[in-house]
Amino acid sequence: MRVITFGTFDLFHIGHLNILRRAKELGNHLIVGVSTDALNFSKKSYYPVYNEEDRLQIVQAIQYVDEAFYEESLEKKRDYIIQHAADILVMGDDWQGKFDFVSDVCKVVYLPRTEGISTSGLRKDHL
Ligand code: C2G
Repeated sequence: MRVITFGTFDLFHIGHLNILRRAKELGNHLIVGVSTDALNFSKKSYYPVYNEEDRLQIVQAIQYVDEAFYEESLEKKRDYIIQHAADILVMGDDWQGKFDFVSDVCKVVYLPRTEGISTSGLRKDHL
């Protein structure tokens, strides 16, 4: 089974590692779409702390990850899923229901987030 997931993975932390491990456990090939700096800016009106090249390299180096690519638009999810022949889309449950519109091309699974840690919390702590 080919599993795909998406995220910014800024200030890479244990919540990110947990979701990648659990996503990989659902199949045998894990593909990760790493949101570009521009996509983040368009969603949140600020840039990630780590730039997209660094975030992509960090995600690629994780042992559970088989391939990683840049996610340039949230609306292209269906195209990315088809291009990568993914069987399962995994997202954290902060996105519960948001990607059900691709359930005609793959299975959609939302996993519970790791409690107590987030990139936005880390950003605030270090201001
Ligand atoms: N996550 C988690 N537990 C945390 C923090 C994050 O399980 N404590 C999960 C999120 O649910 C998400 C993944 O880790 O599935 C990446 O999180 P972010 O980098 O915050 O991703 P986000 O900015 O939500 O980007 O196309 C979707 C977007 O690219 C998702």
